[in-house]
Amino acid sequence: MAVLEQLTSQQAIELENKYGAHNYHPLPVVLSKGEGVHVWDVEGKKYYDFLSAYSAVNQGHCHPKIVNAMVTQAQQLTLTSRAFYNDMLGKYEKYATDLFGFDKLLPMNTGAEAVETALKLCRKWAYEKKGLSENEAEIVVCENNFHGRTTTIISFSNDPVARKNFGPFTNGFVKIEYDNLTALEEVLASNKNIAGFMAEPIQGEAGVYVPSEGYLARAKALCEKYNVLFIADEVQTGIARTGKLLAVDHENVKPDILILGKALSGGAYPVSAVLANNEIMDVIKPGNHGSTFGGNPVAAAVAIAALEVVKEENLADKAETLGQLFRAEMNKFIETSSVATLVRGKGLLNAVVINDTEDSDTAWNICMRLRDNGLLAKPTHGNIIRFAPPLVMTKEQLLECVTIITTTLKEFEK
Ligand code: IF1
Repeated sequence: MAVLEQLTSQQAIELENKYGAHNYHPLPVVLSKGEGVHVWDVEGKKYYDFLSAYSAVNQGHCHPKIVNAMVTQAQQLTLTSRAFYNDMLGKYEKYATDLFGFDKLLPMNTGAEAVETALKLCRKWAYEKKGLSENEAEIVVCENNFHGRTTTIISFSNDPVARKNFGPFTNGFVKIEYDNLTALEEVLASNKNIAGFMAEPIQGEAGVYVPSEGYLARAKALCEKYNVLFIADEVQTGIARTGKLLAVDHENVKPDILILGKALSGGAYPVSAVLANNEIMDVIKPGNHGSTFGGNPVAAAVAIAALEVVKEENLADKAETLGQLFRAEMNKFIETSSVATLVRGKGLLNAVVINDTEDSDTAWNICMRLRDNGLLAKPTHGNIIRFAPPLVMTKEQLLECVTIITTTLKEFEK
């Protein structure tokens, strides 16, 4: 078979099965094209994308402005490493720090790398500014967190599937219950070695778990009281997904360290970043940290374009309005449904809870039928289906999608 021959879906799946590591269990659909809120499989069937590559494609698939920025820059200069300056990185750093309101940005590529960067930055700050003794710093994290896949990050995960047989792990993390301010204050008051508190403003992998109103603001206030850095992992919730530019904006919270990824590039290219003010970021000196690809000129050009699209197309407002409509319509359906019990979320990051046990395959079967009916979504934790379309959707399209979802769910009514 010639490498560039057009494959059928079955052939493509067989190739991945045979030659690719089995670190995923994808829904059986093979995509070959995307535009806006739609993707197409290799047989030409069109779908609404309700995953958006886990919220990386907020600006829609193959956004022309982002693709154009990428192609134009790729024809000019792709990579210099940070051994030399390039003429795009500074422009991007200025644009992004102005937009998010921080003094400085540290560019990386993937979300996990940015989380690692934030942890290193927090520890170094704790030793050099807060005055903790070397190797004593601890960082508070939340139960059921998801921050990525590196060895250090899975050290503080409590998902057995993500951790089993990958030890030994990294020390220096304390886990508390999410959405529990008493637990946070207890650990901050009793442990003098706490350097930071890292949390997702909404827990994605946990099933789109939205904390109580005021949780983030009060957690930030507690961090200030105990001179501890508040680290917001907005890799998934950031860049307009939840109805504001950042999810912390719902509570007017300014994190000490902000972690971004995914939609920072609109899904065109791996781009992540850590933002902080000078008194924190200045502890990083030449040689302390870096990456061959971090801050490359293609990433910089793509990120500027991706952020401009968010502003020009009012994607935060769209996410807010469409999200309210989605939850209202789903709630109407749920009133009389025996198969769906709950819809929750913020903006266009939502989940529907299916009335079955976590180990049942009902949610998976529903996602298979949604696929047949022209809409792609993925279950999380067995019985929860995440619904996160690109934010460039129209109201008419969203209502059409609600019809697809409710019609499909009706097939599963008991
Ligand atoms: C996978 C979940 C989403 C993230 C937060 C850092 C990262 C992620 C808050 C790391 C990544 C992904 C990765 C993806 C599944 C996925 C996910 F279900 F696991 F939780 F989006 F909801 N912080 N999230 O959500 O970013 O290194 O992947 O660029 O396949 O593991 P990354």
